[in-house]
Amino acid sequence: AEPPPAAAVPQAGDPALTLLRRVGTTDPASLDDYRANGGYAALRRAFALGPAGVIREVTDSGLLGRGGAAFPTGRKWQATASQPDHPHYLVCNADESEPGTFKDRVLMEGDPYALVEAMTIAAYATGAHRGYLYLRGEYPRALHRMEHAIGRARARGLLGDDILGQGHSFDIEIRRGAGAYICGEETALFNSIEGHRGEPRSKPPFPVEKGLFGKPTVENNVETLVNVLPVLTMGAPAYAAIGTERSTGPKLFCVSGSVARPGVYELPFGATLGELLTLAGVRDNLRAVLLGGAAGGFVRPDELDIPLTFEGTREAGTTLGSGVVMAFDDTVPLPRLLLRIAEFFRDESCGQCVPCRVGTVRQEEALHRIVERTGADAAGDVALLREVGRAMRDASICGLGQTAWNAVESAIDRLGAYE
Ligand code: L3W
Ligand code: SF4
Repeated sequence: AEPPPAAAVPQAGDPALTLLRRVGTTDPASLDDYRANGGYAALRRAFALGPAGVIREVTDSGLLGRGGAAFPTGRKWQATASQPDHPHYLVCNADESEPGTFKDRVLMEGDPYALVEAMTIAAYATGAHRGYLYLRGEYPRALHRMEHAIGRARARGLLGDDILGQGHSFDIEIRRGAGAYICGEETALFNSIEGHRGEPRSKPPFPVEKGLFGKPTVENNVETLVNVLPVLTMGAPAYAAIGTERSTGPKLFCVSGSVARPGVYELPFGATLGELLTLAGVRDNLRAVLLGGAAGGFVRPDELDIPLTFEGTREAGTTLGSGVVMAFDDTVPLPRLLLRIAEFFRDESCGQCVPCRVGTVRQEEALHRIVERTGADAAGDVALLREVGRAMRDASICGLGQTAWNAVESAIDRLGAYE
C-alpha cells in the first residue's frame, strides 16, 4: 500500500502531542520561551501537592519506566523517599545506547528545560538535593543544550538553593559516558560516576536502598522523567486515560530501517505495530521487524497487529523495550544481521561474569560459521546457540547477558532463520 502523505503524520511540535509538542517549535535555548509554552507549571503544582502528593499522583498515573524494563515509577519514588539513610540521590539515565534508540536525544536537544524541570520534581518528591545527568558521550548537541539549560535555570533561581522560594534546594551535575553500552545499566552507571570500572553490581540491594555512593538513589530514564510533567499538569486520571489500562500515557517510538520516514513518533500506548509502520511509510517487501532493539526480538510481517503496549508485546512473546521499531525488507541478509548483533554483544560485554563473557563469544563464533557456510549444515550450530543462549539468560549477572540471545532466538523461532 502507498504510505500516507507526510502531512498526515503527527509531527514534532504539533500541539496535539504531549511529549514532543515543544520540540521544533520552542527555542531550546530560551527559558522564557519554555515558560511561555507551559514550562514550570508542573513544578508549581508539585510544590502545591508536597512530596507525598507528587508520589501519589505519579503512582495513580500508572507511569511505567520507559528505559526498557517498565518498572512502576511511583513505586520506585516511594521506596527511595522512605529510606531513612541520607543523602538521597537522583540519577537520570541519558546514556541512550540501545541500537535503534534515539528518543531521549530528541527530547534533550529539542526541549532541554523539560528534563531540568522534571528532574527537579523527582528530586523534590524523593528528598534528593543532588542530581546527576549521565549523558551518552556521543551526544555533543544534547550536552551543549543541557549544559546551557542547567546554567540558565540556575541563574534564574530554578536550580540551587530555595527554588522558587519553596525551601527546596537541588542542583544537577552532568557526567558524560565514554562509549560503553554497559554503562546504561543502572549500577554500572553508578560505578562509572564514582570513578570505578563500568561493571554492574549484583541486585538486590536495589538502588532505591543502596545506589550511588551506597546511598538511596532514584534512577530514571529521560523519557520517564519527562512524562511526569503531563502527569502533574493534566492530573493523574486524565493522564491514565491515555493509552491502555496497564500501559498508560503517551510513548515515543524510534522507527528506523526500511521505511520512507524514519524518526521518533509519539503515539498513545495501544496503537498497533502495523499502524505505526504505516505512518512511517513501510515498504511492501517487509521481511521482519526488530522490536525493542538488539536486546529485543524479531516479529514477522503477518504479526503487525501486535498492540504496542508492555502487556501486548509480552503476550505476543516479544518485548517493547525502550520503543525501538526497526524494519527490514527482504534485501537485508538476515544471517549477517544476526552476526552483527552478536558482534555488538561480544564487544559490549563487560566481561565480569563467565556466562556472558564466554557465551557472547561462542554465539558470535557459531553465527559466523553459519554465515561462512551460507546456511548449509547449520543444525549443530543452532543447537549450540540454544544451549549457550539458555546459559546466558539463566546465569548472567545483568540484562546485557540475559538478553544477548533474544534477537537470535526470535530469528530462529519466529522467522525460521537457517531452515
Ligand atoms: C526497587 C525492587 N526497585 C526492580 C528497579 C531497578 C531498575 C528498574 C528495572 O533494565 C532492561 C531490559 C532491557 N525494588 C525492584 C526495583 N527495581 N525491582 O526497577 O529493573 P530491571 O532489573 O527489571 O531492569 P534494568 O536492569 O533497569 C534492563 C532493557 O532494559 N534494555 C535497554 C537498554 C537501553 C536503553 C536505552 O538505550 N535507553 O534503555 C537493555 O537490556 O530490555 O528489560 O531501576 O532498580 N524490588
Ligand atoms: Fe558484564 Fe555481561 Fe555479566 Fe552483565 S552479564 S555483568 S555485561 S559480563
